[in-house]
Amino acid sequence: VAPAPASPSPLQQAAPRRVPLGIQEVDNGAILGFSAELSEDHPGFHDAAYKQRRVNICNLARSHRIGEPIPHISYTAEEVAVWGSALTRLEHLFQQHACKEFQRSWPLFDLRPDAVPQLEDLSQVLQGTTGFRIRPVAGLLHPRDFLNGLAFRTFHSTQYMRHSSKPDYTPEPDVIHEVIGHLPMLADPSFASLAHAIGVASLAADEEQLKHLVKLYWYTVEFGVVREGSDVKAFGAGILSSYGELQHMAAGGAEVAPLDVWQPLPKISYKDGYQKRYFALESFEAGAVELQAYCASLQAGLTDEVRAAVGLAS
Ligand code: TIH
Ligand code: FE2
Repeated sequence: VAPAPASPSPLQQAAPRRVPLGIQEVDNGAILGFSAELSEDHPGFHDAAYKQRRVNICNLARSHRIGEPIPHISYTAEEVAVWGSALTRLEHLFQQHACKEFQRSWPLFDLRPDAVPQLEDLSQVLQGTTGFRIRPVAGLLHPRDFLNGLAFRTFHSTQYMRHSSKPDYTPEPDVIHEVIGHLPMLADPSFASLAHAIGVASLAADEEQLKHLVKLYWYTVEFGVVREGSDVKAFGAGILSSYGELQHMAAGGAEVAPLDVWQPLPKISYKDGYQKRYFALESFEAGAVELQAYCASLQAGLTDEVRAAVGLAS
């Protein structure tokens, strides 16, 4: 899933913020959007069966409790067809346009076009590689909650399928985006430690710092690209899960600018379609060092209790 833009209300600012010390204390109930209530411009808005399906799957996520297995979903033939066609067509582009870390992790999940994989099984694989686990969520979380989850090596993930009429691009997170886009990167140890660092930084961030951290997350984890020799390769999940966006990137359809983690970044939007500008890491290793340095600058404010809770040395 991807975090929504931060929009602090005066109330939130007035109340003292309680820093969670475990994943149980991270709220996954407050959904900001992209849940079961579809807006008028959603491709499934006039599809009653699709809407009911979203309600059912979102309700399962709402009733999930940490420690229980993630609910099994029996995907319909239509959903399997959307999954299978996305997987098959994306896979053709990965060899040329996905970064090497993504390609290295890809076989671990053994994704097949004839069945939508179950989050519970994928979570087990992930736990065996980087210790990350999946927690089902009904839709878009508040960005603080979403990023806080990463501090406890927990990735909040939707389970519903995008509408079959728009398989190549959707502005919302869905199971294709989570599984194909995010999980292979989260199975990479250096990417996983970066995601963890962003999560820990979010525990320390005030509202202003959080806004910048959300943008850093967006322009790396969601839409980041990385230089490999003279090529530009995708590592952001929003590129890797969308046939349309990946082609757009591969065709040079957007500007590519170097990422400077200390400089202001453009506003993020779910509404403007394909990205107009991608931010590139010079190399994955060099980019990770800079992002870790930014995160460390925020982490300095954490108490020993919080540091211990997220596995940092005090
Ligand atoms: N646009 C992506 C896709 O079609 O797979 C989904 C999202 C990426 C980032 C936020 S939602
Ligand atoms: Fe995402």
